[in-house]
Amino acid sequence: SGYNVAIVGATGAVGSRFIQLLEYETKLPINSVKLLASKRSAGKQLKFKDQMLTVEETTPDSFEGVDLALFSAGGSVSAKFAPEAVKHGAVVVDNTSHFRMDPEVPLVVPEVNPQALKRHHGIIANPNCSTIQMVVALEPVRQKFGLDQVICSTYQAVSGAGQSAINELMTEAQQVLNHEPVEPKILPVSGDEKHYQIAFNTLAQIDVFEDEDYTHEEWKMINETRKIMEDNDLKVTATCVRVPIVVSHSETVYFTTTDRSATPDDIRAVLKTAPGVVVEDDPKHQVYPQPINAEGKKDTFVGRIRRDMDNQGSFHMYVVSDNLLKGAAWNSLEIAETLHEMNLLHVQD
Ligand code: A2P
Ligand code: 11C
Repeated sequence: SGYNVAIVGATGAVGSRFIQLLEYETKLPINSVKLLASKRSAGKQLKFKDQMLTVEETTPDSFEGVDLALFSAGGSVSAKFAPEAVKHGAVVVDNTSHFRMDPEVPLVVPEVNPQALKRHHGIIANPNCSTIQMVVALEPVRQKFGLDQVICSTYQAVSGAGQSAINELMTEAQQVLNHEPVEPKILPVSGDEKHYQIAFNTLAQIDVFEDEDYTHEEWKMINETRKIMEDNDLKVTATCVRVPIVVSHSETVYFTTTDRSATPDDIRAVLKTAPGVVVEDDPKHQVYPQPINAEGKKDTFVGRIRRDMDNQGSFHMYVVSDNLLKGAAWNSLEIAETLHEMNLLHVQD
């Protein structure tokens, strides 16, 4: 007994984390695991526990007998194959942005809005990585003191843009050290007109530019946060920046609570008992979160909690998490585990 699980995008940066987590780090009862990708990778062998599994090309028939399909192969692949998977009776947890703002599709961070899972029709969307870690840190504060406004600045790892962006950073870094010319081809956005060096640089563009000169990544943080928190009036904005780091996104988060009497110690106390949060905040001993320490961990690390010196009830904090785990594969698997616990891991009408 147990679930038959398919990973769509198994050869990618998030796909590799799905494989790791499904091997030994999930409470979900698993019967079988199927690795799916594009035609390019069909036939490739990947290790799962003590066996080698063969990667298969994704086709509509791939989902025959699958109970749970974990998608992380880009929006167009989800658009095409997620409905096919549901037709075959699978529940889809989708890591892409394709279905996120569909009112019929729950957008879920299990620590924040598990109740939204009750309304699923087969597809559940996993939010954007930078949104997830921000709401994990903000929701406990919101529950206790209310939330009026959020202003976030991000420092995002290249792995958010996939394995090819990781390779680009590594190649460029080596080229710079060798005093060779760099030839950026992917970042900031593979589909955009211009490409810039990321090694030893920062790029204030994640995804394409849209309305009001905000990038798509910035709009995602705004719209997804409102949907997850079920508060369309929440004042929330972001500036998203790519930094030359492989794994873990960092964020400075400025927020204003409704209850203006809260102190930094109150915020710290709330976060210390919050699910999925680890407080690393001891300035006297130079303790604060760091991306290299967060890599490989499932938690969201919070530090530098302090009051704003001008606005009573406003605070600053620093939030760091592994973008491929809590930001993607781990949050998706937690969604599946929560569905299982709620007896909802099956397609409903
Ligand atoms: P492939 O290795 O065959 O290209 P990343 O996010 O690291 O860039 O990874 C993207 C993932 O999505 C890879 O596993 C890639 O497989 C997969 N993928 C890309 N295009 C398709 C497609 N048309 N059908 C299925 N999987 C795809
Ligand atoms: C990045 N946050 O770091 C993006 C990647 O909507 O799932 C995640 C894209 C998404 O580039």
